[in-house]
This record gives sequence, C-alpha cells and structure tokens, in this order.
Amino acid sequence: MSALTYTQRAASHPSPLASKLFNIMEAKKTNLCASLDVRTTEELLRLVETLGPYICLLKTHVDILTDFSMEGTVKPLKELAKKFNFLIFEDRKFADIGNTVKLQYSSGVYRIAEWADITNAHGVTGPGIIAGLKEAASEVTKEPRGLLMLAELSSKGSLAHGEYTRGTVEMAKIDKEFVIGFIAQRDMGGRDEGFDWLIMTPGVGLDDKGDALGQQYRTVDDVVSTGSDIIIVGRGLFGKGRDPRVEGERYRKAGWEAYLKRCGKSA
Ligand code: 5BU
Repeated sequence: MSALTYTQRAASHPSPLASKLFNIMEAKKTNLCASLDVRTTEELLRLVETLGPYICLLKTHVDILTDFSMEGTVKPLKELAKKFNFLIFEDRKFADIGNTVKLQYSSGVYRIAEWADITNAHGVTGPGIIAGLKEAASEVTKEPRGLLMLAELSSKGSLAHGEYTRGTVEMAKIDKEFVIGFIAQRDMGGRDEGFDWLIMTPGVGLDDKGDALGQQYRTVDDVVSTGSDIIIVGRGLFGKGRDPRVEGERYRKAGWEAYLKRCGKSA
C-alpha cells in the first residue's frame, strides 16, 4: 500500500479530481468521509453543517431522500461543500450496460453527473460501464469527475472477492484519469504499473461490530493499516443518540493518526 503522503500523491496524480481531494485532505488533516443516510434534506443539511469541518468528502444516497430536489437539496449541499471545503460522492453503485448508465448518470430526477464529484460502479457488466459514465460526465459538465469501481464490499456473504475483485481491478486499468480508485477493504496494488488508486472503505465503526442486516465494521486502525486512504463512516457518526460533533472529531483524529503512522510519521 502507499506510504506516500497525500500531498505527494496530489502532485503526481493523473486525475485533477483526485489531486483536489488529496489537497483537501492534507489542508484539513482529515481522511474522513461522512456517509449520511437520512430521509429528509433538512436532516442531511443539519448533519453536514455539524460535520463539515471534520470531513474531506460527503457520501450521499440521494434516492433515500423523500424530498429531493436540485434547488432544495443539491444547491445548499454545493454551498456547504464550498463553505467547508469538501467534495461530494453519490454512492449510486451503477450496474448496467454503458448506454443505460450514461442515461441514469446524467438524466432522471437526480442528474448526478451535474453535481457529484465522485460516483461508483460495479464491474459486473463489463468495461462499457466506465465508458458510458465517462461520456455522460463529459457531455454534462466541464468540472472534473471521478469514478470508483466496487472491488470489495463490507457486508457479510458478499460475492465480490477473489476472481471477481481481480477482474474489477483489471477493468479499472482502461481509464487512468476517470477511474480514481476503488471501494475496497484493502490496498488493490497497481503502483508497479503506474496507478495510484484511492482506496475508500465503508464498514468502519469504533463502537459496534456490525448491524442486524449483514453490515460488518472494522476499526479505523485496521482499515488504514491494510491500505484504506479514506474511511467512510455513517451511523458511527450520527446513529443511536451519538453527538456528531464529538464523533466527527473522534473519527477524524483516529483516521489522521492512522495515516501518519502508515507514512512513518508520528502523530
Ligand atoms: P454505516 O452506517 O457506516 O454502516 O453506513 C455505511 C455506508 O456505506 C452506507 O451508505 C452503505 O450503503 C455504504 N456501503 C457499505 O456499507 N458497504 C459497502 O461495501 C459499500 C457501501 Br460498497
């Protein structure tokens, strides 16, 4: 896994979006991505106001919101992203043929390509999915966009391992600029072939082992020491009467210290 600093990686990354994200991480001293699965825009915006200072990235599932609109949801989210200096990742998990995902990414109610800096896709349908998403992004916006391929999942019994994971990593090699990395539980290599993939890891929790529906949590130290660059934390930040301000700083600090340790620097 990469022992380089985020600043070093920002300087040499082929994706302007990945460079921007690495620079935000270094500037704010955070590798925390908040995953805020809530039902209303009001709840979402309130949590983002609280967690904004602690995060480099906000992960959304906008199809959970009962009141989504471009004006009411996306516009204020983009303003908060600017105010607190973080990027937005819509966890859409595209999984269809290139032509269909191109339409899903750019059109419909959510028009994800217009506003999400990052989105993700399964490799199950083949490399056309990468080409389709890239075409949509270039037709809709001049802003840089990044794609994460789903190499591994955190949930119990996931079929994404072994050959499947290896096949997804191979697929990612077709586009060095648009595919910025993986959703995975560990390092995916590639440096010997000139790739510097970002590894983002969900299923991170310091207090729980999992939930009743198959989620499995690993600690911050565990995931960063096996190669995670960005820790994705959801209910650990805002669930069950937790104080998001306290937990935001707690996970930020834990993630940053684990990163410094990996780079051979002490916190
Ligand atoms: P949690 O509240 O920290 O369990 O939320 C985890 C989030 O990450 C949630 O939005 C999931 O959809 C997402 N997730 C995941 O948990 N595991 C995976 O392997 C992938 C996404 Br891919």
